Amino acid sequence: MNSMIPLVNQAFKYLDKVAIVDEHKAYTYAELLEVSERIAQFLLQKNNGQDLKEARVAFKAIPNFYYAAIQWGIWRAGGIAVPLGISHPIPEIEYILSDTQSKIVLTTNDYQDFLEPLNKADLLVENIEQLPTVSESIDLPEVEANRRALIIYTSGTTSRPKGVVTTHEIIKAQITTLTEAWGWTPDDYILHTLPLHHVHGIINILYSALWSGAKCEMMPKFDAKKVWEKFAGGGLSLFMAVPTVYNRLIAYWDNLDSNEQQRLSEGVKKMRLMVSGSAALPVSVLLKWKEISGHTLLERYGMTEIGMAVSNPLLGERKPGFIGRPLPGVEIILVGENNELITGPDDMGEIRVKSPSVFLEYWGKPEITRDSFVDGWFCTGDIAVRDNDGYYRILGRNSVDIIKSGGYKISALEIEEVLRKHPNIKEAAVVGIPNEKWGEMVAAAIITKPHNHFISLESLRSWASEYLAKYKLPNEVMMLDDLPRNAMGKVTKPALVKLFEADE
Ligand code: MCA
Ligand code: AMP
Repeated sequence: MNSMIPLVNQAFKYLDKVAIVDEHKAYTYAELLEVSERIAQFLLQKNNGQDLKEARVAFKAIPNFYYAAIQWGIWRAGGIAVPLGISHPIPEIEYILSDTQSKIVLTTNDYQDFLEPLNKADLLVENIEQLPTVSESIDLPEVEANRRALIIYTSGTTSRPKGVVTTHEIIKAQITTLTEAWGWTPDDYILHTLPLHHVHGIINILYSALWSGAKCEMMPKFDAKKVWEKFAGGGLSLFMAVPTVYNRLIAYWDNLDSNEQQRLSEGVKKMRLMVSGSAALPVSVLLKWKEISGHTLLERYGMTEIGMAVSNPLLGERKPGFIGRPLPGVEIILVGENNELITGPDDMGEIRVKSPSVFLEYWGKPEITRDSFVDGWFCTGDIAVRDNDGYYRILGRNSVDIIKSGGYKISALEIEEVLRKHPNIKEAAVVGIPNEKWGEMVAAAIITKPHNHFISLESLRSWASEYLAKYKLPNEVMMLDDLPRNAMGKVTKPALVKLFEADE
């Protein structure tokens, strides 16, 4: 039986082909359809045989076959899939569950114990590796393409993350613009090493592969040695990652003897495309990677709310330091501080986007959704210039409260809110400080109570790890008598960044 869900429907074209390879085995598209149908049947049964009709179903799974099967199972039962980060502690998960009003969390053996404390009367934790056999089969509902499909949580200028909602149709637009621009075919074979609670890992890698009838090998966690061995082993055609990952791969390669370096470089040269995104790719990394691998990394630009919008070309000039030109179907304008349209080369403005790939809404936040659009254009908050050839270059962001570290978007406000709960912290201000390896690193300035109370970085990280994922923990802490402030008493974050830089 075919499906009206575009991505699921594609799979019927490739039934016997391998879809996913994980640490256990290789699974075909037919197996993905079969297991996801079983999960859908289970969800329908729990819902008295009824279509889930956009009920939110959260799930936590290691990046492997089950991750994909769960996500498709939720869709095929008519629900909205809410992926949870595997590194997120319980309070971050509880926030997402409550924000989405999820009544059920699907998981696997790996996280059953971890999630058990959440298993209560109003929230069921179900392990899909131990599903009961469904006695009677229920017809899968007809899920129209304009139904809500996915909620991805993104940090931003509000203290708590916002849920970005996309429909099946929007997801299809996000996928197809990429698969066409980057020439995906059923012969492609990609290695997946990124987290699966963000667009980069979900849309650009997993879904693009599944849409194309290609093969996606999922590695549960990035490991430079294992990735290099996969490159050297041959067969892979594609790789996509954040700049920090390329940095790590370079550092690993640099430490090898020349025979080993040559062996690994020979393998990687055979691939057809390597992509970088989610954060600015330093030109030094691009040049070094070219030297090692023969590949000029294709840098592209996107955002959770818009999918991918701008990309260097598959064929043609990839300009170092530039994110490229708008992808097909994507309209971009630059708007200056006084809301004027920027037309001249080298004048800077905020990137605003219109495209079928733009999200539907922030979950449960109609006002914030409305305020993030001006005349139908989504305002990204990223500041850029456009050169005479129409290539864009990112210069920065219009918010000091957004930090990009290791490709993750982190809200300074979210961390500050957590730090203020510490019994010995009176005030806290968090900034991102430039860092070669991570892009930016989280740094916290605190005023302690009682005055002169000492809090070490180690103890602060250990305390905060109960509330925040590892990648959000401060990497530097500075104790101050007062925070730098302007005449209005507001903390001046650029001055704080300078203080941290002077301290290094
Ligand atoms: C981890 N560590 C850090 C950070 N993260 N230190 C500083 N800053 C960080 N951000 C430290 C840990 O505390 C630990 O230290 C050590 O590094 C290893 O931690 P681990 O958790 O194992 O990290 P990792 O696995 O090595 O992570 C590095 C990584 C990861 C693979 C680059 O950050 C990653 O997967 N980033 C990708 C994020 C992503 O997909 N973003 C896309 C969103 P110790 O050993 O001392 O404890 S953006 C998006 O989707 C848009 C649409 C787009 O454009 O793509
Ligand atoms: P997120 O919302 O987590 O998906 O992160 C999106 C943000 O990542 C964008 O708004 C940009 O600030 C940043 N970003 C993505 N790709 C690039 C890139 N190639 N260069 C610079 N910044 C980027």
